[in-house]
Amino acid sequence: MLDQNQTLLTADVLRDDISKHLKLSIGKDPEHASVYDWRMSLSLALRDRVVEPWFASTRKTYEGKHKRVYYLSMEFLIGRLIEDVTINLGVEDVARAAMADLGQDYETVVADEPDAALGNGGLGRLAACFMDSLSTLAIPAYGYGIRYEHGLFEQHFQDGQQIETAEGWLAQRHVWEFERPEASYEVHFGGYVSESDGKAVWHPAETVLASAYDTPVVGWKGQWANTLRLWAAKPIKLFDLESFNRGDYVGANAPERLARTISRVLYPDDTTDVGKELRLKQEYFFTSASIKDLLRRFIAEGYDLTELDDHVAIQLNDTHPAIAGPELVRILVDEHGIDMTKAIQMARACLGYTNHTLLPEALERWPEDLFARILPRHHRIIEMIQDYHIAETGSHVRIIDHGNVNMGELSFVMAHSVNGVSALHSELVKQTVFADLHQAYPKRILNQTNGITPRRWLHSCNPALRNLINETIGTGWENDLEKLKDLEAYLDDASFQQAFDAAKVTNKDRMAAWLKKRDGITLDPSAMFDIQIKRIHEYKRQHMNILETIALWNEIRDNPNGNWTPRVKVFGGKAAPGYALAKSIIHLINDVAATINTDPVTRDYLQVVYPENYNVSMAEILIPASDLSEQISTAGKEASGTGNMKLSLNGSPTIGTLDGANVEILEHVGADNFFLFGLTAAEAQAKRDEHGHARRAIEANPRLSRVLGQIAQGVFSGGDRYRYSDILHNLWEHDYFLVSSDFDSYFDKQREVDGVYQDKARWTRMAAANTARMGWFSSDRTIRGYADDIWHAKSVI
Ligand code: 26Q
Repeated sequence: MLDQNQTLLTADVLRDDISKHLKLSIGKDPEHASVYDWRMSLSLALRDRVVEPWFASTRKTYEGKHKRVYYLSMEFLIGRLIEDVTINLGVEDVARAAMADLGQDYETVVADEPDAALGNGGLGRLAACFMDSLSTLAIPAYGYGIRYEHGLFEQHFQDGQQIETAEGWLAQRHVWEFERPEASYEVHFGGYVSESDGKAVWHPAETVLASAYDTPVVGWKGQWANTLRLWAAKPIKLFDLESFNRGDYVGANAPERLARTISRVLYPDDTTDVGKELRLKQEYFFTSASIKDLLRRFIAEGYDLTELDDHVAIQLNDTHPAIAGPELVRILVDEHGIDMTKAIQMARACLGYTNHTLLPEALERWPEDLFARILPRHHRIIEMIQDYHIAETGSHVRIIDHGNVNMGELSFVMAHSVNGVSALHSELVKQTVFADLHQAYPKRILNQTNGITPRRWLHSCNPALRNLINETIGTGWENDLEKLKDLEAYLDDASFQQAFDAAKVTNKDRMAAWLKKRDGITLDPSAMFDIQIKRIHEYKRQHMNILETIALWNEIRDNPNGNWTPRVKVFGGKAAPGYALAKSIIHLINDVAATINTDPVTRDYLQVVYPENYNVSMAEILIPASDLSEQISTAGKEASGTGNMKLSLNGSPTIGTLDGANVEILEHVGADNFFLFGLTAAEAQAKRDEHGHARRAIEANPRLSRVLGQIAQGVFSGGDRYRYSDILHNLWEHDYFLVSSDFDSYFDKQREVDGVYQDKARWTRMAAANTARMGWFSSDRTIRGYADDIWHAKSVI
């Protein structure tokens, strides 16, 4: 990259910067520096290079009076940052050389960085990819979220069962952020509302301070940098001296305790854990601070509030920040004297809402009494929003209904635009969850199919494939991913195929070495790596995958001399701590692994591995090494998926259902390069309505009956017949997610996969066709869609 003085950053310059930081910022002598000290010094030296483009971007936005996008999200699953920065600044080789000069191994130092795991899964990772694309596209933007002290829990296995321990990324110094004590806002809770001269006055009972921490997010080639602003909760007074002087030592700490709990820990559930007071406080805490912050910036620039939507676009990442609507209305009405109706219209003109789920249990609803107790003024405002909506449309849909405040309905009514995250999902949003509201506001629902950043999810995580692409079609695809289409011309080229295959082998070797070192597990890199990585959920059907594994194990044992295709089945993912059935599925996978991995008859053909604590950094190793991508959710249940995109882009064809973005992946890569199976969303719904479908599907299926029988006999649980009664009972009696109905179709498709995999040239062509045709799934394309259709925001360069 070019320096401040437009000079190229060389390894010598960076090396001297690192040495300077080691000495002056970290206070260490190179003789005694640890990997941690080197990592801090490298990070600081890199951070120095981000600050200038960051200032320049802020200046440009201000001077050009550009519209800003505010992306409000409870989660930002960003992972490690060193590589992100070196890749975007184009100084990866320089950094490696500088570290080598200092006698340090770059990879070791990079790997020492803890993941910033401030998210559960897809939704949080999407927010991180969006931040990367917003900067790459030079769209002025802020990400707003919570600076959790503890990110997503760490997962361990004890006797095959998930154990959770607290994650502590902030225990070490986090050098990427800048503390902004001057940017802090009071956030209030509880109390009551009084009325005087027709004006409502909120008298809160509790107050905490939201204090900002900024991380610059630099885009491709360092051309632009936006800000990720995370809020930490602090007490308004550190210590209650009065209580202390009275001898009440515990009471003296009370203000501190309340405040610190709010930003203490990320809720580890990726469906709703409804009704938790602290969760509501977290949501209001970060949303209120964000709205206050963006209004302060807007007013400081001298604009009039009537032009708010010309300068401000606010996007709600699911309903978690849904209180943004009422909060904005509250400030406009109570603090700026704007008329309620006008305020609702003004807020709506700024707000967009993205829906990420159709699962009824994942739609946020708050008990009205709890809501009114924590946010009494907002409760009243929501009633007025509801009145406004009913008067406006004549709709019978209520926001407050049956004693619940429905955050989905609130978000829908308060946003000028509502979007789903894949074509199928957006259609289902219209037909199911928001069918009535769609009638009332027929133009409001749009689609913006998700995407992934090619910088992290190809360039950075897959150097072998990146280099091959560069040698074959040149660079430039990193911020124009459709350029991968140029690979099309090489798909039948034998030497390209060979090189593509070699890159895959390199990545499989890398993963095998990583697993060996980490867990002492040996993998056979010549076997097919069949990978399912995602949160554990019944609808994602990891249990269908493990049942199919058992069925395959049976068939190999029945016919040990058959022409079997060696496979390693890899699982990765965490279960919500309170989700008992998901935890049983984990236990079953580990039990099955323990049984079949030691079977001498099948050992050469089948292995199951489940490395614990799947996270972003693990994904960066597994995804490039994958041969087969498992995207097997019950049709109609996965909103989009984004792992499906990462795997396909990295040359791993999909075995999957017509669900979420799989539908669009299939359209792009072509049916010949995708292993499709299973019921469609419409067929699945019809099947569910058939009385007794579960039992009938099992009884008609000897292969599956045998597998379920083995589990029931304790074959995988040391004779314990009851260990998996929850899973078995569920499959026999309910099977809402239609594992049994899709089982044969899945099993048969897996055998087709086996056959194709034995034809090396054909398989490699398929894998490469996936890479060549996935360009559309760049999050740059997604962000352009939001910018054009929803935010009406422009790229500044
Ligand atoms: C809500 C209330 C209380 C506690 C937790 C939550 C909560 C937290 C996280 C609810 C949902 C989530 C996360 C949902 C999520 O990750 N959804 C995924 O979003 C991806 C990005 O759009 C999609 O690709 C996936 O299909 C979708 O499952």
